Amino acid sequence: MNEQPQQPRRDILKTGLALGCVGAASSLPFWSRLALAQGEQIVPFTDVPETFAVPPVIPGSVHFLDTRAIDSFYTPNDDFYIVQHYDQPAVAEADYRLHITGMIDNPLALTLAQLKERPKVEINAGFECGGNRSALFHGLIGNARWGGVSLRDLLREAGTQDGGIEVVFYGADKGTESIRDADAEQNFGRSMTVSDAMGSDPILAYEMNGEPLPHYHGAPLRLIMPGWYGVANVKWLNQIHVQDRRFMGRFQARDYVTLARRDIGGVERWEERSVTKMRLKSSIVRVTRGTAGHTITGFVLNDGTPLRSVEVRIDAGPWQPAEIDSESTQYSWKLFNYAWTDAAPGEHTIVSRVTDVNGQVQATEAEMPEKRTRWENYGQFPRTLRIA
Ligand SMILES: Nc1nc2c(c(=O)[nH]1)N[C@H]1C(S)=C(S)[C@@H](COP(=O)(O)O)O[C@H]1N2
Ligand SMILES: [Mo]
Repeated sequence: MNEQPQQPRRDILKTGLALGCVGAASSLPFWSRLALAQGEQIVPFTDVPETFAVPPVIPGSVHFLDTRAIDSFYTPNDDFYIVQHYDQPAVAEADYRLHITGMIDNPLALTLAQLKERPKVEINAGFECGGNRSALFHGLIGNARWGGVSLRDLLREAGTQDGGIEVVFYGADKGTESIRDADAEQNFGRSMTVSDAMGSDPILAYEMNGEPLPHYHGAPLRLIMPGWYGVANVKWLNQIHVQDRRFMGRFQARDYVTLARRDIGGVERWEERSVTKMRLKSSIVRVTRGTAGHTITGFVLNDGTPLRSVEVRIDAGPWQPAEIDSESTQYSWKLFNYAWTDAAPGEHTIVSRVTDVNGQVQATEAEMPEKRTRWENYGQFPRTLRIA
């Protein structure tokens, strides 16, 4: 699963559809099977309430994807989920500066044009909100190709000093936060260790799917931490600060904190852990009925660890291997298909699970270590449907 230049998808799509008229579905490239073939229909899930609908993008609010309708490797920019906790600041490009400050040798204040003069890197990264959940059918999710500059290169240019342990990323959006009875206006902020920030993959993105980064997704610049939950990807980024202490801002240390039971040196304790790298997860998103039978489609997200398998189980049957989209790259989402050729009429429960090369298996909710709070929902997600 290497990072490869993408072929123009529109051209391939035409070829794929043309082939669809003559060839068997399974001989077609994976992505061409995502778009519904002629006569192919989505079989409704019975776990989705009839009233469930995905609202259009509305300024200031949250948007999520209708996962039943995922039909492309890259999520279109105008349908990519949107989450923010304060406002959606309009940052004028003309006055924009990215400030790099703190324990560095060369403080920087870069315009967007200066950032764009540096070598451009592109990476596929899919991610979900750490608060993504089954009630939304995991719609706080998307996959895009991001273009920008290497974070590591910029930090090297700035020259991080010995003793700096944490890199903090601030956005232009702000709100009031309280500790007990004291209020203070603060900008959205997130942090990570210097070694995480100096990894080869993180980028400061000014492009999304080949277009300028859209306003709602953090224009003019955002952080992309491949393999991490969405909250790490600070939008409207205007300051990066290196410091010698831990950053304790709300979205790092108080919110987006998972409360889970863990063995701490032989003692079972409840532990607070900040939402950082994505946990191994898969979910079925749709079932279609075509001429060759039914097809189950889903996605996988994780921290970039290579996968061993994705499997699907129908009712109490055996786990059956699914096919993973060969277009997937290390940090993209991985869509999968399973040809359900012998679907019997009636009610069914279907579920997927993913296993990585280290043998880590996606567990059921019931098997998961006790976990409170809404964050990091990565248990198996059974779906129900009725075959006519
Ligand atoms: N500046 C800023 N960046 C932010 C946020 C925010 O509230 N402010 N929300 C974070 C969260 S919680 C998520 S899930 C992702 C969502 O990114 P998207 O809206 O582009 O999908 O942005 C992250 N970056
Ligand atoms: Mo989020």
